[in-house]
Order: sequence, then C-alpha cells, then structure tokens
Amino acid sequence: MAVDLLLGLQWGDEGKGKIVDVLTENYDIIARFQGGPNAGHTLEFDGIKHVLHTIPSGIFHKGAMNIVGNGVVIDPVIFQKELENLKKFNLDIKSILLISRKAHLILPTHRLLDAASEAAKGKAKIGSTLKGIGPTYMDKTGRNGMRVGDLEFSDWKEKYRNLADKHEAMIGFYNVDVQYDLEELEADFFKAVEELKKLTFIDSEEYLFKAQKEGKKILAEGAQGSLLDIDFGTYPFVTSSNTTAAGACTGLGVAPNQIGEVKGIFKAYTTRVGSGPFPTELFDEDGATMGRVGNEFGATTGRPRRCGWLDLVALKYAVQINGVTELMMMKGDVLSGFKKLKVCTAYDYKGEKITHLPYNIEAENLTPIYTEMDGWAADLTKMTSADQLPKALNDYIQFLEKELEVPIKIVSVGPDRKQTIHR
Ligand code: 2SA
Ligand code: MG
Repeated sequence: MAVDLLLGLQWGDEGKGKIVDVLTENYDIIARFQGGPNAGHTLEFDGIKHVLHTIPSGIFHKGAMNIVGNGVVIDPVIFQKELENLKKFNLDIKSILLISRKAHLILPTHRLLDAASEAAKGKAKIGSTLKGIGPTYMDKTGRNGMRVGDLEFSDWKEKYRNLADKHEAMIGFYNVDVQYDLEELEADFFKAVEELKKLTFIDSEEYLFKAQKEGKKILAEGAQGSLLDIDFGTYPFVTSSNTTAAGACTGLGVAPNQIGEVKGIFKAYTTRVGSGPFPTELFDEDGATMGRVGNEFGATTGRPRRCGWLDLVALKYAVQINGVTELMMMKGDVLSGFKKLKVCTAYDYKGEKITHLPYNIEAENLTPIYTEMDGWAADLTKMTSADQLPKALNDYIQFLEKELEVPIKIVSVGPDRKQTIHR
C-alpha cells in the first residue's frame, strides 16, 4: 500500500492544514516528516479555528493515527502548549499521537542561537520564525543533536548540559545583545520534557513499514513549502529541512518506490513571510487587498505575509521537483472582485525571456512577464459544487491545468472544512 504525500508548492501557508483535515477521512495515518514549531497549520470546523504547529493535522479525526516522524524537530515547551490547547477537545492523545525516537529536540539554547544568528545578520536576516529551527538542524547534521530517544536513558541531562554549555559559548561568539535567563528557560524545558515523556515514543520507520504491509492508508503531511526547501528553495532564504517530496522518504523512512499520489497545494495567488526574493510581489492596492481579504498573517508569528500574483514559473518548478500528480487550488475566493488577474508565465532575466527558475531570482535581475486574465465578481464562499463556479474562474483553472499539465482536483473556497469543491 502506497504512502501519499501532501505538499505546499509555494512559500508555505498554502492551506495544508485545512486539506489534510479534509482528506483525513480517507487515511488511517497522518505523518509529519519535517519542520517543527515554525509551521502553523490552520484548521476550521464547526465554527472553531485551531492552529497546529508540530502535531499532525489528522488529530481531530476519530480513528486517525498521527505520527511525528524522525525528520521533525520538537520543542518540548511549545509541544506542551499545543497539547494544553487540545485539552478542550477531550482527545485521548496518548493513543492517537506517536513520536519518533529519532526526531531531534529543540533546546532553549537553540532558540537563543536562532535569535543571535538573526541579530548578527542584521539586514540580511532570513526572517526566521525564531523557533530554533536552523540551529537544531545544524546540530543534527553536525552530529551533535539530542533526540527524543535520548530521553529514555538516564544520562540525558548530562548530554543536555554539554550541548547547552557549548551553545552558550556560541551565543557569546555572535557578540550581539540577546537577553535571556537560562535557568528559567531550562526549568520550563525540563518540566515540558517530563510531560513529553508521558507520550508514546516509537521507531516510526518500523511502525510505518508494518502499517503499509497491513494495508493501512498513510498520508505524509508537509510543512512550509517547496520554495523554502533547503536544497531547492530560494537559498539562503529557506528553512533548514527538505520540504519537497524526497523529504518524506528521509523524514519518515519510507522507500521512494512506496510513494503513491503526490498532492500539491497552492494558493490562487502567492504569499511569502520572512525575507527573500519574491518576483511577483505587489506593493500596491492589489497586494494589500489580497492580504486583507485573505487574512494573510503568519499563523505562528502573526507577521503580515507579503502578497503577489500567481507565479507559474515557480509553481511549475515545484510541480517538477515533487512529481506532483494532482493539484489543489486554495483561496480562489480571495480573488473575487478583481477585474483583471495576472499570472506570471515567464521572466525577463537580464533582457532574455526565460520560463524556468534561474539560480538567482533577486529583483534586480528579473522582471515577471504576465498573462492577463478576466476576474470574476461572484462570491465563491457558499458554492458547493464545480458547476457553480463562474466561467472566468473555470478559465483560470483550465489555463493553469494546461500550463502545469496536472489536474486541479480540489478548489477551496473558504477556510472551513465544508468550503471545499471536488472536481
Ligand atoms: P525558520 O524559522 O528557520 O524555518 O525560517 C526560515 C524561513 O522559512 C520561513 N517559514 C515559513 N514560511 C511560511 N509559513 C511558515 N509557518 C508560519 C505560518 C510562519 C509564521 O504558518 O504562517 O507564522 O510566521 C514558516 N515557517 C518558516 C520563514 O518565514 C523564513 O523565511
Ligand atoms: Mg502556515
């Protein structure tokens, strides 16, 4: 039985949380494979809005098992807060959430290092979420990290101390003003670790291997987006993990030939939070409208997201890298009321027209070339079937399908579970 993937194709915030929640009824297991508390997956159902960070978006579905895979980084303190926010739903967390022993731990000093590194960069800062993501993955690849499984051994506090002491020295090296009270941070951390230890730790690759053999249906839930991938994103303005399809293999221990459908999710326009190049970014009234109507604020940090037209060149690149087999278009409802819509179909790159994403997409080298299309006025948010969609929206969808050569199977017309149209 294959493992399906659900991935964001832009710079994150495509609406993965909502779609995983919608799709969960078709799956037995939802597994996160990379990222950590930098993610903000927003779900809406029964009039409730809920944001998840590290916990998979299948958590609200009866019968679904949720896995935090080895590729994820966990901050016990934030994890604990997430669990507390879930208390009101009366879920039996211990039996529906399993954590890989091989997942790495975010220490309080990782967060401080993230802050110090960003402060030292000044204007060139990445605009990270300051959750300690970069430093934790650095310790992972540098072979210094602490893993969830370490907590099952009696000497874990020694390991912790050694690493935290080293981090403190490194913070000094940055020579920037980062205020902290490590004793207080550590007290919170140790308390949260004790809570984390009450949960179920597993060898998730083994668990998933068996589950596949038993015919269980598995969905791997991506976080952030393809253009934030450490290898294929807009480096260095990226996150520190592989957000693309290959990341699901290494982040869960699933073999490449076991991957089934690759579901790619994108917004009908584009957003980005944090620094870095964004060719179709708008600084005008249109961009402001997208931000306002689309409620474009970071689900983790509350930062306003930058907005712009759909970049088909970048989207095509993401479709290729991931091997996307079906597409889902989100937030078409936000574009209702625009008289004309623009889609970037090529770039003018140093005077030459190109249709691929070049090494350097900084604004000074590159101007988007747009195809203009008619907009639609109708409010989509109450629509429930594809035949109700306005002609101009259907034209928009068909244009994208032709360019991307992949069918758009879902059109989302609002944040609620129910505002989902299948095609
Ligand atoms: P980090 O914290 O080291 O991963 O930051 C590196 C870059 O990755 C971006 N990034 C994100 N972009 C969009 N959404 C993310 N999650 C939150 C959300 C973000 C928020 O859902 O809105 O609330 O601000 C996310 N996480 C990381 C980040 O902006 C940096 O550009
Ligand atoms: Mg998000």
